[in-house]
Amino acid sequence: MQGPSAARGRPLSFRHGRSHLWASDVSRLIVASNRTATPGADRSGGLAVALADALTERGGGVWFGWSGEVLDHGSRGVRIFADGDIDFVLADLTRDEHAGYYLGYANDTLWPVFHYRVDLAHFDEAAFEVYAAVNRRFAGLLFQQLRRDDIVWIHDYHFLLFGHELRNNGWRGPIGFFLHIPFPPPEVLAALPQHQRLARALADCDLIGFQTKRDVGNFTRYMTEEHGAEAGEDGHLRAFGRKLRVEAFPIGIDPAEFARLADGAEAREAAGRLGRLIENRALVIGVDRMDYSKGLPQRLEAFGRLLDEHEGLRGRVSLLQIAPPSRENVHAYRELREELDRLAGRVNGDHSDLDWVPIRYLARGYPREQLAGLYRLARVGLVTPLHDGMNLVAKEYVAAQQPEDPGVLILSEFAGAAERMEAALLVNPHDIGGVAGAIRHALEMSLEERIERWQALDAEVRRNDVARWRRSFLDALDTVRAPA
Ligand code: GDG
Repeated sequence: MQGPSAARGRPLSFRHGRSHLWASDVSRLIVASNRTATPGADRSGGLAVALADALTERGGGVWFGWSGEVLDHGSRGVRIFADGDIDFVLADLTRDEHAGYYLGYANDTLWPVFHYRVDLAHFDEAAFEVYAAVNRRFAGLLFQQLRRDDIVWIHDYHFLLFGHELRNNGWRGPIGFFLHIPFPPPEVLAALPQHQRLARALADCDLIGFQTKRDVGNFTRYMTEEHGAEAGEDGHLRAFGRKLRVEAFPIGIDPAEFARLADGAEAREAAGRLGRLIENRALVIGVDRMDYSKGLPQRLEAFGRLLDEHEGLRGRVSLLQIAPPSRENVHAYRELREELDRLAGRVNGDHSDLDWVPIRYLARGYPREQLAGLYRLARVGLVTPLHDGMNLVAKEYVAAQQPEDPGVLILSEFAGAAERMEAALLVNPHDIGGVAGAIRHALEMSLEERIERWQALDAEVRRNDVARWRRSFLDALDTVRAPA
């Protein structure tokens, strides 16, 4: 989950400290995620809207998370912003906590291991202790806000110990946990020195949601093989003396909203600006946070290979790669940036002409409205992560297409999205020749086949949209019983 954008909009009421402990018996939803939406800001699309809607649909609730502030000498309380029927409860991090919990254990250990990149992970016991301490401190802060009948929904790899720490505070109500990133096979997870502590802590949740059946399978195998858990037929696991429900809830987008954006003035303006430059050449688009899980070097290489091997395509196709940098403090991201600069330079140096540049590689972000227009302009959506929990870009690309003349989605078989989007051209992102071949296939595909594939993809994107994701998770959470 990504952080919020700058705050705009209406004034908020604001208060410090504790509030309404056990004050009412109204059941509220409590969301805990590392970052929250920005209180008071106009929320545009994505997960921020989905979770805010979930809170509102249940008559309001609390959204707890890190404020985004890093303090040299922290005040250790929370700030509460009431925004309509949502109370945002925000806590700061100290500089040491930010280094150990966020940059360290979450992003430099868990993120690579859960994306099958043990080689990139740093195993630092001190960072784990800070991660554990932040989960403990944050859970203590949230616990002070809880009422007896609340239900708690915890998000993602930053908060693997959060549910356990709520239990340590005495919380007996339902806890759901959703993992946005992949859950790796037991052989990979076992490399993590603290995997047993993390597993034991997760077992304190009542419902654990994953993006795909593959993740559910990996988790179930891990719990049974490593911890002697028993898997029931009904999707339940008995582990560490508790009964957990484990299930796949594939996350989605709001396809109608994205289609609307693609029709809007800002989208058309962006598409028009780029369209004038590329004229009648085909456009291939990639949009990814600059992250080593997204397979960006392999993608640029594949596009280079396509041009190396097919002279006839030179001057006829361009790749637009939008890659806003993320988490630049971490060493691996700096290296990735340098590698991408070098690869794009190589392909452009070899193949550019006076009136044509093969790769437009833009290391910056663009507004969603403009992205929607660029997706629609592109004949091919190239989504080739090496591993991805789901990948929402694949779904956005589909939602932005015109039904009578849709583009072709090329999708990594290692994106969670591939489990239900088989009508895409599925590729192995490590197979450079295979990806180059898929781009060529996409460029040559008949209108009839494009429409047929797109209709199947669009139906899936609509069926498993973001509203269904949150409702099905919360319905499942409503059915799990709190521990005695
Ligand atoms: C994690 C998991 C899972 C990208 N560039 C710009 C921009 N974006 C937006 C996209 C999309 C979002 O960021 C990226 O979502 P993804 O799902 O593709 O990937 P992660 O950020 O890694 O998300 C992932 C997700 O959580 C949800 O559970 O699917 O697997 O890794 O919406 O459009 N948005 C704007 N400008 C950009 O330049 N405005």
